[in-house]
Amino acid sequence: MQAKLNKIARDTNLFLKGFIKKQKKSELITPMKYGLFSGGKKIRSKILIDVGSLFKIDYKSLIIVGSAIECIHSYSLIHDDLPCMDNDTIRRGKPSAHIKFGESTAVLAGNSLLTLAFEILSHKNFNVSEKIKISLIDKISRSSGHLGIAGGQFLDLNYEHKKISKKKIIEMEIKKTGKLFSFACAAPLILKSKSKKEIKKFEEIGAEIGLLFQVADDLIDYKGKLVVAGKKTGKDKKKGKATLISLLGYKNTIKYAKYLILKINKKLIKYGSNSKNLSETLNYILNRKK
Ligand code: GRG
Repeated sequence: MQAKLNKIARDTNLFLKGFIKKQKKSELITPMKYGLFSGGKKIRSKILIDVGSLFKIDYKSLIIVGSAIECIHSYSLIHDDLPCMDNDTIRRGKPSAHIKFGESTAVLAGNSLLTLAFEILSHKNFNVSEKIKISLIDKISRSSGHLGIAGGQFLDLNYEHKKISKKKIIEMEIKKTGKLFSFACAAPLILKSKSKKEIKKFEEIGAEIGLLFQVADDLIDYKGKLVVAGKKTGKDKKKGKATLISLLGYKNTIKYAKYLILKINKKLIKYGSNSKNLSETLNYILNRKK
């Protein structure tokens, strides 16, 4: 698994470095690169490639779409660490972007990474039809905005120190984290011009994978160590975050995560042994330590 992730990270970083190199220089390039290349598992790209392999999508196109996803993901991490959000000083074992470059630069580098995602997907060298490009940009925009990552982050902050129901916590985690995974799962079907119904099915699988990922992230915060996780742990309790652990307890949350894996795997049965990679990634997500 780690070798596969390393290869995807290498290929994605190579594409992104080449893409940025072809642009005119600016002062924001250094903090943008810091956000993009200071580590990162590239797990969303791995999910995209696993789903892509179910539909025989060419690897190059997946790396391009994955690069756009990683731009938005890196942007969300930079902004998530800001003092006005989660106020975290360490990310991926290094100083957070605003600690290294200052707050205003971190905000602007984050914004520039968001728009870079759209530049990548609309670029003339991305060899897919205009219709598919628009469809990808439409879907990734909706995943990122007020009904997706940004909206989920709003709820996450708003729910602090409040008693929140299981249903509402799940809805918040699906928006904050699940929506980008939904896009990663839907993108291969968009590239293959599949029906709206089929795309929706994979968006739902993506939302469940994203929820699993967020639950695993909460478990790391609860039990993990800074040196391994690359970020401070034990923060959720201190900040009064509404998580499934705060509601159900540690053991029941692990049970819930295992139930999610079973539920997702059941939906993948019809793809037979082709879905082996995706199932492996699900187990990796739950068992990871960072
Ligand atoms: C991105 C549109 C947009 C808005 C920003 C700040 C914010 C609004 C949203 C925060 C979203 C967020 C950070 C959710 C948590 C998701 C999560 C568990 C991130 C950790 O992802 P990993 O472990 O990170 O994949 P690496 O370091 O491996 O890349």
